[in-house]
Amino acid sequence: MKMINVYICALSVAVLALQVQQVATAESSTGECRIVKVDYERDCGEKSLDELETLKQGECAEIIVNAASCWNASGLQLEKDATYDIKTMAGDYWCDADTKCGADGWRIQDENYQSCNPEVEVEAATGIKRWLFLKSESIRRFPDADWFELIGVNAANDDISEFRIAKGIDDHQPVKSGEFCAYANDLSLFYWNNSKSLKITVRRTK
Ligand SMILES: [Ca+2]
Repeated sequence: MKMINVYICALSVAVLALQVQQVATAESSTGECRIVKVDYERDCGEKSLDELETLKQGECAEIIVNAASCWNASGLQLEKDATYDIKTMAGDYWCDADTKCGADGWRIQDENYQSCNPEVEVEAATGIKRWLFLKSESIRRFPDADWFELIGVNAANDDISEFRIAKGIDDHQPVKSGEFCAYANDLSLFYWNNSKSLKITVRRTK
């Protein structure tokens, strides 16, 4: 299933190229963390561990996670036996088509939808549309997480583990060493209508 996701997501690359340029000029540094140069087109885990940056205890990295990128390959290694806090920024949002949400995503049961487009009002889906969304939940890349919830990835080649980040997590301890990547939880075929990005920080605490 993961490899199928990789191939399908690759179809979104052309759409993504323009958005990446926009990200590069729209974001600024948090100041205290070193900025990681994310590869928005490469698959997660392709680099060997010795090609990846690491964090010493107390150091942190700032990563821009683009909603339209399938992997947001950070080039940063999460090391086995280390511990990390992963944080998002209050008020940050990204867009699933016109639906606006934060790192904790959105749910079909939500009542107060917000729109990314001031000219388009987003309302809760009803009827067949609601049924389709509910039926599609089981084939999201991370079925148990909400739509557009921030998901973390730890990958070394095809050995991939994924975990929920949402608004942030403390004391994350990787079972194995691998590249850290992240994505907005979505259907593999529907990254083309995603936009905006979230700024996150990864800090090694132990
Ligand atoms: Ca989408």
